Amino acid sequence: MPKSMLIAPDEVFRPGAIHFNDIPVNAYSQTPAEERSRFSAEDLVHIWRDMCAIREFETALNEIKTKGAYKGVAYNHAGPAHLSIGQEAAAVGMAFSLTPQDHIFGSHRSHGEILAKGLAAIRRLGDDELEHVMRAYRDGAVLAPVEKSYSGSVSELAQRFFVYGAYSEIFARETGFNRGLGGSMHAFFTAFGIYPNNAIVGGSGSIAPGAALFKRVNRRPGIVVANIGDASFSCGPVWEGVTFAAMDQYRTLWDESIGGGLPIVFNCMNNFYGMGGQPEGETTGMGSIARFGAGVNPDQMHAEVINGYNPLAVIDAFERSRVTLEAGHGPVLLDTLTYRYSGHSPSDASSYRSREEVEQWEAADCIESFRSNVVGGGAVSESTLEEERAAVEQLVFDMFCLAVDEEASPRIQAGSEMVGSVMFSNGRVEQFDERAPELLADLAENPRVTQIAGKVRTAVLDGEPVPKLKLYNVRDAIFEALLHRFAIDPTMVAFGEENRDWGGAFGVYRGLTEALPYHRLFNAPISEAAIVGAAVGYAMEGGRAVAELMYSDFVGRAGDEIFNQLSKWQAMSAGVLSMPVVLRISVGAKYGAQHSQDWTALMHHIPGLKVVYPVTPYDAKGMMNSALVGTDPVVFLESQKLYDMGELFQPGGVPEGYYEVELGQPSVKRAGSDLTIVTLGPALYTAIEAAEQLSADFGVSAEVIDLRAAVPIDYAPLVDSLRKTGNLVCVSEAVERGSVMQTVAADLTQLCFDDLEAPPVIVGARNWITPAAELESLFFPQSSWLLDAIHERVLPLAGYQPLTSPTNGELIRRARLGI
Ligand SMILES: Cc1ncc(C[n+]2csc(CCOP(=O)(O)OP(=O)(O)O)c2C)c(N)n1
Ligand SMILES: [Mg+2]
Repeated sequence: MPKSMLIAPDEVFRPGAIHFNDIPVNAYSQTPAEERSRFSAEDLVHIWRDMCAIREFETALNEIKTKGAYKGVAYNHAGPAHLSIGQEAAAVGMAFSLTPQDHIFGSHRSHGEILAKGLAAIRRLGDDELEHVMRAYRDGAVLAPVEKSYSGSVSELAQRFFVYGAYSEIFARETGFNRGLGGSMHAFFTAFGIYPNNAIVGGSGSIAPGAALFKRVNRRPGIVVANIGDASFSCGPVWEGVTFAAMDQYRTLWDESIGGGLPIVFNCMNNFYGMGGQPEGETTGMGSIARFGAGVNPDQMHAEVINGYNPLAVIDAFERSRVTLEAGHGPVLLDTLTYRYSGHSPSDASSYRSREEVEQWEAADCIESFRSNVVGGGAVSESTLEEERAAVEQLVFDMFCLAVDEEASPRIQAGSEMVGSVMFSNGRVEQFDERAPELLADLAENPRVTQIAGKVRTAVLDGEPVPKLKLYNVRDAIFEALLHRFAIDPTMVAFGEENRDWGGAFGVYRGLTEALPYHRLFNAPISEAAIVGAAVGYAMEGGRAVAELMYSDFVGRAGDEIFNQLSKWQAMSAGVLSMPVVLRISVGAKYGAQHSQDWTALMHHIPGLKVVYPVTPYDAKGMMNSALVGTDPVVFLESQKLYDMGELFQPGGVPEGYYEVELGQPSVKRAGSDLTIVTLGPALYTAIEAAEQLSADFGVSAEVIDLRAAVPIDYAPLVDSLRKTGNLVCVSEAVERGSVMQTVAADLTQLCFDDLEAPPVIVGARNWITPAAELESLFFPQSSWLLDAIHERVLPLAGYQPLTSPTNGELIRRARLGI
C-alpha cells in the first residue's frame, strides 16, 4: 500500500520564496512579584532550594578535586568532575515543570540536570510511591545506608536517597544508582524520569528521539528533553537526531491518533564554551544556536533563545514547549543561555577566557539575582531563603560524607565477576506490553505470506534443485521470524532507510507494508547514527526495535551508536536497562571498496554486542527468532550473496512453525574425520566446495562447522571436532588481519594444543580494498585457496599443484608491506 503523495512538476517549479520567521530572544520579562498567580511562595522556595543544592553538590566535588578535601573531609576522587557551577537556574528551570513521566537525557556536565529533575520528581510523587521506588530499586541497596542514619519524612528521605545515590555513583560505590559502573558522566535514575547521560558529547542527540518515538508509538504520556551543550550542536548525530525527530511523516502519514510530531525538546545548555573553544564567533557560523531550527522545518522547531540565568524564564519556556509538543507540533529547540564559572574540569586553568568576563557573570549570578528578585518582590523573606539554603547544604554535605565512607559505601569487591555478569541481560520477553499488536490486515491473507506458502522449504526436492521462484530462501526466513514477533509484541517497531514501500534495502520486508501501520514500520532519513541511536533510545524506554543498515560498510556512519551506545548501556547501568535491539546489517558484494566489506571483526571486538551471521534459511529463521525474543543487542549480519539461498543442510527443510536456534552454537554442516574447517558467513559454501573436492580427489574427509555467531561462541563442538581430526582451518570473507577467525584460531590453539598436528591456518580475504565485482575472485577466499593452505600448511595432498603460495615467506612479505 504505497503512500499517495504525488510530486507534480507544475507545483515543484512554481516561482516563490522561502520565508523565515523571527526567532524570539529573551522575550520573557516577568518578575517573581508579577508571577504570583503562577508561582506560589512555596514554588519559589523550591526553586531556590534546588539551585542551592546543585551549587553545594558541585562545590564539594570542586573542592575535593582541587584541594583534596571538603569542609574538613579529605577525599581523593580519581574520576572526572565536569561541573556546572553557574548553570543552576538553567537546570532547575528545565526540570521544574517536568513530571516523572517526562524523561531527560543529557551529557557529561549533567549533575545539575540530574539533581534538578530528581528533586522535582520527588515533589510530585506521593509518600507511598517514593517508598516503593526506594525500596524496590536494587532491592533497597541504595536506600539501606541512607535509611540507617535518618528517621524524618519520606520526602526528605527521598532527597537524601537521591543525592546519596548520585554521589555514590560518581565515587564508583556499589551503593551508587548503577553500582558505580556508570559514574559521573553517565548517572541516571529512570524512576524519576532521568535517562542516561552521555560522555560522548551530543550522544543523546540521536538517542533521545528514540525515547520520544517510544512515547508516540506506545501512547505513553510525557515529553522528552535532550540536554546538549552548545559546542555539541555541531556533532553529526545531533543533526541526524533532529532531522529524525522532525520528519513530516509523523503528521502526514501516521495515524492521527498517534499524536503527530515527536514530543521532544532539544535543549541547548548554552554556556558559550566547549572546553576552551567558543561556538559563537569561533567554531560555528550560526551566530545563535537557535538559528539551527530554521533549517529543520517550516516551524523552525519553534526555536527561541531564553535567559537561562532566570529560572522563571526557563520554566515559562518549558511550559509553553509542552503545549506545542502535546499538540503534535514537535520537535522544539530551546537555546538556554547560561554560564559556568567552574572550569570545564577541575584541571582547567581557564586560559581561554578573561578574569573580567568570569567576574561579570559572577556578579550576575543566577542564584543571587533570584534571591534579590524574590526577596525584593516581597514573595519570600530573606531568612526563609537562608534557612532553606542551610538545610539543603547540610543534607548534601551529610550525603557526601556517607558516600565517601568506605564502610557504609563499599566498592565492588576485588576479583568480583560482577561487571562480566551484567554485560548481557540474557532475558526472554515475549512481549513488552500486554495490549494487542496493531496490524493492518489478517496476516493469513498477506500477499507475502501466501506467496511463501506456495514455496518449497528445502533447496533440493527429489534430487532436483528447486527453481528460484519456488524456493523458500534466507529472505523469506527472516521475514517469517519478524512477522511472528510483530504479531506478538505490540511495542516492536522496525525502521531504516527504504524500509517501507521499497520493502527494506534487499526486500526482506516485502509484505510488511501491507501488514503494519506506519508507526510500526517506517522509512528513516539517511541518518545511520539516528537509526541506531533511536533504536537505543526506544529500547531504553522498554520497547523492542529492529533497525536496518543497508551495508556493513555504513557501520562507520553509526560508529558511536553501535560501539558506545548499543553495546555499553546494559553494563553501564549495571543491568538496570536492557537493550532489546536487533540491528540488521547486510554485508555487500559486487559493489567495490565502500560497499562490499565484511566488518564483523569490528563489532566482535566491542564488548556488549551479540554478533551473529547465519547463512542458511534454517539458521536465519531460528536465530532471528532467538534474537527477537531476547533482551540483548544483536547485530544480525546477512549476506547479500545469500538472500536467495535455499536450505541445503536441515533435514526436512525449514519448519513452518516457530523454533529457535540458540545464539552462539556452532553447527556441524558436514561431518568428517581428517580435518576441521571452521567457517563464519558465506565462506561456509566455499568450505563445503573445498571439502567435496578434498574427499573426491584426495580421500581427505573434512568436517565443516559453521560458527553462526562471532559472539558468543560455544567452543565445545569445535574442541570435540579437533580432538577427532587434529587439523584446523578457519575461513571467513572478512579481511584476514584482525578477523574473528584470528581469535577463534588463537583460542582453539590454547584449548586443543595437544590435539593439533599443525598450527591452525586462517584463510580470509586479502588485506586490501574490496575490488570491483569482476575482480572479486582475487580478493575473497576461493575453495582453491583452502586447498592451497591445507596442502602447504596442514596436510600435504598427493599430486596437488597449488595456485597460490601461502608459505611462511609470503606471510612475512605481506605483513612487512602491510597488505
Ligand atoms: C564525541 C566527543 N568529542 C569530544 C569530547 C571531549 N569533550 C568533552 S566536553 C567537550 C566540550 C563540550 O562542550 P559543550 O557541548 O558546549 O558542553 P559543555 O562542556 O560546555 O557543557 C569536549 C570537546 C567528547 N567527550 N565527546
Ligand atoms: Mg558549552
